[in-house]
Amino acid sequence: MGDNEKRMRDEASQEALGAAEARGVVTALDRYESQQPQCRFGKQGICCRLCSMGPCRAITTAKGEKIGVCGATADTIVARNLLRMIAGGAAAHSDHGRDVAHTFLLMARGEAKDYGVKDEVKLRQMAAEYGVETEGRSSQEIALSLAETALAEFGQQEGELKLAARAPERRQEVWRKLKVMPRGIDREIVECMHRTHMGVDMDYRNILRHGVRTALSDGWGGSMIATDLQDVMLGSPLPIRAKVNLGVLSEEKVNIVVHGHEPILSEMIVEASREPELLKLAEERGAKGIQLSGICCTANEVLMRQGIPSAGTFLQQELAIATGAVEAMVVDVQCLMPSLPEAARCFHTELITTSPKARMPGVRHIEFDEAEGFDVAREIVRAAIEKFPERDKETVNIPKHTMDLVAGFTAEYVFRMLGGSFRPSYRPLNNGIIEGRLRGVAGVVGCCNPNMQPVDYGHVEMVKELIRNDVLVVQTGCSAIACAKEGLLAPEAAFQYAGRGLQEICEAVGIPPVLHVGSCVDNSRILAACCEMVKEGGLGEDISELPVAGAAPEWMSEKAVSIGMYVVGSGIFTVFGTPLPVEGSPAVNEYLTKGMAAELGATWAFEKDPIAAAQMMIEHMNEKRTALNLRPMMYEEREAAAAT
Ligand code: SF4
Ligand code: MSK
Repeated sequence: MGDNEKRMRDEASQEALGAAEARGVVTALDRYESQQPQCRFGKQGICCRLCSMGPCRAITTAKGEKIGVCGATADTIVARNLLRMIAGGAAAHSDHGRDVAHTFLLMARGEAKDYGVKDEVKLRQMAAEYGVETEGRSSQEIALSLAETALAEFGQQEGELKLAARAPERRQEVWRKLKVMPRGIDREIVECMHRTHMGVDMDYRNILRHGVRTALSDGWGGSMIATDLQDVMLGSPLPIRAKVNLGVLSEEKVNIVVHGHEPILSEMIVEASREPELLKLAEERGAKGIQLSGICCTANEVLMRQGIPSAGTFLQQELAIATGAVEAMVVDVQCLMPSLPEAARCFHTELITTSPKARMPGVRHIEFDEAEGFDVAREIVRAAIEKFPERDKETVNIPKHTMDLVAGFTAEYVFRMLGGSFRPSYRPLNNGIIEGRLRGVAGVVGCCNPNMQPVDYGHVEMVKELIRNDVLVVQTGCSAIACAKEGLLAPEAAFQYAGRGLQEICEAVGIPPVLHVGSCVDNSRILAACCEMVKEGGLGEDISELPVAGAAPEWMSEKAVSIGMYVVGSGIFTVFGTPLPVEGSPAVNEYLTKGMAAELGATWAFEKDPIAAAQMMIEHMNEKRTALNLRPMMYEEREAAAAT
């Protein structure tokens, strides 16, 4: 295995990397190495190719400035590039939200017969927030009005996004004062593209403030709509036990791996994989059943609602294929490696694209159609089954590693669990913080990146350091999967890794010290939880007063940048592992890491060492605790007293 131990942290991936090498599968880690050294100008964000007078590089040196042909400075170029990243990330999340809202509309019209309203309570709550009349109306009628109102927010030109009203009044005032309250979702994204066209916005602060506005339209708009309508239509998650890592693939069953981000089709694939007729067909083809698993956030979606195991993170997608045991990898949108067809060609694996927005040359395409959701899913499952006889059993190499976890935590149902079923409220969570059992809450989210090796190290070490210091951790995306592989999302982790105060709370309520709250769009659940904490009282009037922090130790995608910006914009201090590509502009860097505090009550920070980053978050929580006049941490105080 040799060097693979230095490349990826978990043993399953180390073994699979070995198997991939043996079968000639080139992975992202190999290609990352072949890209070294990577472009310094790109890394610093100072390369501009917005018009054909360029490409230009703007460099700030001690001797002066090298500026673009048009006269653009490094500050302008760096800020424009960052804004375009935010636009890309916000567009991805929000287009996901739009598609969910569209399916919701078809469902309400009776044109998507396989979907229905599964969470009536949440439907009515959302209807109230959107000002939709519920009195005397059927859930179908309410759903129709809600779908139309939510869809209208994408093209809304003025006013404020409805769900932004969930934020504490103080936060809304901050946004209005700074003129960053999002007006409409598409509008903010389009404006990013306009402002960054050659010769438009040149003031880096003005550019980045629009970045905040656009990102807020993602977090409090597109992503929040996606999460909430998915919950209504597919059911709100509840705590559920499951397994994670490549070992969830089966040697004896047909393996279908769903990958990407959207759960609308994959929920149907779950149902189809349980259909007796298809199970019989699998048996006829020599398999002992159908094993469904997932990669990335489609995995998180079906894990949260159905307990379907996760085969792994973003950087395990090629490794899953390299086991030689995958009959079909079914992809929808986002975080799909363009290398997948090449990897699949080494085996019998059928790669199947399903979205008209995300096709791959030479790859089988079975297009998803909301009106025929279940039938499309059946066709996909059947295609996978038919591949089983082609599996070369001699060369199958599934690493035998899995880990147990509990997933399915949401802002509405599960933090309230802390209050028990008789008095469900956030009071016990707030009290835990006020009394000094819990230091605070951290959201640790985001991707895996070959530029942070061994991969997963950043997530795991950061989270261990946080829970050791009595910080309750909530997670989404690949970060959640990375920590689940380490066993941190199992209730037993509290006894092994958590500080005493956190341990007591976990024990009393029966929760792990690290809570899986879902996929990338479900970071909106973390915002919702922060709002509930403020509403519950005793921890200040605004999110920026809470002892909370955010982090993405191994981020890679534009979506992560949008998430980071809306988390900071919501008042939460946020640490990224590798820096944003802004180091070419000391002014932009300074604004993000210091200047934003005066405007938004929060800043960015960049720290590659996950333990140092966790300490920054802990320090931040301590400062917030002091500002709120909270008690010292209970056990630290007792230990200090005992020592004197
Ligand atoms: Fe160069 Fe200015 Fe054109 Fe950018 S917009 S490529 S800096 S000339
Ligand atoms: S899947 S965006 S690699 S978290 Fe949401 Fe993972 Fe990052 Fe994709």
